[in-house]
Amino acid sequence: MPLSVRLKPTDSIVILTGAGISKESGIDTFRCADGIWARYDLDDVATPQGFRRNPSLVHQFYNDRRRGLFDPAVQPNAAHLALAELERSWRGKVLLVTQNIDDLHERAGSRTLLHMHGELLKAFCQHCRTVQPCTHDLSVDDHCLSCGRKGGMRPDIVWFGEMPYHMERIQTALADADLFLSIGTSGHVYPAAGFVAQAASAGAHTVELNLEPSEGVSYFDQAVHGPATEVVPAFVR
Ligand code: BJW
Repeated sequence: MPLSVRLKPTDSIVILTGAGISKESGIDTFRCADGIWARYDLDDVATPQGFRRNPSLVHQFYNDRRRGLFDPAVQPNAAHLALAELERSWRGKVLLVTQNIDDLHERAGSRTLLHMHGELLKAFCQHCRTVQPCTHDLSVDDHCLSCGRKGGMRPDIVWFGEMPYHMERIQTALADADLFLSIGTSGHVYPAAGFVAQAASAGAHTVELNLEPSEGVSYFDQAVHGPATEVVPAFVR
C-alpha cells in the first residue's frame, strides 16, 4: 500500500536499515548461512577486546570490507534509491538510521542519515579521539592525521559493548515518529532491536520489510517479506 494512503503528508518517518538492504548490492550480511559470522568469530573482530588481542587481524577484516566498497559491481540498489527518493519527496520529517557501515545510502542520495554503528570510510584516533576520513588500508603503523601519533588508529566502528552513535537524536526521532520502518535487519542486536518497541509506545505504526520474519517480527503492526529491491520500492512508492 503506498505510504501516502496511510499517513498525513507531514507525518514523521523513522527508517532503520540493516545488512539485508545491501545484500543485493553484493555486500554480505552477518547472520545468513553464508554471512560474515559464518567465517569470522565476532569476539575476534567486533569487540574492543579482540582489537587489543590482535589489531592486525581486525585491521585486515575491515580493510577487506573497505576495499569491497570500491568494487565497481557494488552499487546502491533499488531499495537504497527508493529511500532516497522518499526523503526528497516527503513533506514531513524522514530520518534514516542505518546499522550498516557501507556508504550505499549516501551514494543513493540519502542525506538525513545516521550511521549508528560507524562507517568503513572513517578512522578514529584513540589518542586524540578525532574522527578522520579513511579510504586506505589501516595498520598498526598508521600515524594520526591530526595529532601525528602512531599506533592509535582504529576503524570508526561501534563494536559489541560500545555505545552506538547518535543515540540521543535517534531516541528523540522515535518519540516523535508516526511511522517506523525496519528494513533488512535480523533484530538480534540491541539497542537497534528495541527501536520498534520504543516507536510503538510513542504511537507510531510499525512495519517490518525483510527477506524473512525477523527475531522481533511479533512486535510489528505489519510485515512484508521478500527481497529489499522488491518490497521496499513497492512499499514507499
Ligand atoms: C534481507 C535480504 C534481502 C538478507 N532483502 N532482507 C543481552 C541482551 C540485550 C543486549 C545485549 C545482551 N548482551 C549484550 C548486549 C548488547 C549487545 C547486543 O545486542 N548483543 C546481542 C548479540 C545480544 N549490543 C551492543 O553491545 C551494542 N552496544 C550497546 O548495547 O551499548 C550499550 C547501550 C545501552 C543502552 C542504550 C544504548 C546502548 C553495540 C552493537 C554493535 C554491533 N556491531 C556490529 C559489528 C560492527 C559493524 C560491522 O562490522 O559491520 O554491527 S554486529 C553486526 O550486527 C553489525 C550489524 O550492524 C549488526 C546488526 O546486524 P543486521 O544488520 O541485522 O544483519 P543480520 O545479518 O543479522 O541480518 C540481516 C537480515 O537481512 C536477515 O534478517 C535477513 O533475512 C535479511 N536479508 N537478504 C531483505 N535481499
